[in-house]
Amino acid sequence: MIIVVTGTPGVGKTTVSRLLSKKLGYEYVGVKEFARENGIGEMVGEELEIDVDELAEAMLREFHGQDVVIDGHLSHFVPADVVIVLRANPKLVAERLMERGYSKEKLAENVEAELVDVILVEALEENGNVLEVDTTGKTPDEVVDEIIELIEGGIKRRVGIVDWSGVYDEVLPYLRLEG
Ligand code: DAT
Repeated sequence: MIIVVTGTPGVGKTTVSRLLSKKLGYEYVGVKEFARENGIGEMVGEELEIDVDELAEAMLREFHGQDVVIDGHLSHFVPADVVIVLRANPKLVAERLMERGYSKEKLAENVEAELVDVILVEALEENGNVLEVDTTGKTPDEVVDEIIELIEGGIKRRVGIVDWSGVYDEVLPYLRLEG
């Protein structure tokens, strides 16, 4: 089974994906590393820009019929059996990305994306089997157990479980408000 774990940078994809792959006995694959190793994408400034169609094709060729957990904020473009969209309070996302030294612009872009469900909407456009999981206030272990329970329970779709409108005021300082 191909499980992809997507979400805004900072929500906990890598932590959860590694643990999930370990608990299930699946292979762990990071999108960025895979792209780099397979010559997919090109450097634009300091960032690797990945063509999602090329990524999807290459990943499917490599992993079709295998048991893998694919980690990355573009992973929902890969045809998968299950798409996990991790969510986290945008304030947590802001704190984590600040710690990572993100620029003000990148921080604002990602906090805003989490606030208004950008990845969830993209994932739903690509795949019907979307399971949304809130990581806020949970340990990675708890998140992974929740994911396994959903998958083993045969749940195909669970979305609309978070609403960040209540924290808008708190994250306002991180957002770009000019033009
Ligand atoms: P991403 O891959 O989405 O950028 P990460 O896994 O690299 O995220 O970083 C997430 C950080 O948050 C990491 O320091 C672990 C921490 N964390 C705390 N609670 C968590 C949880 N329930 N799930 C995932 N990560 C959590």
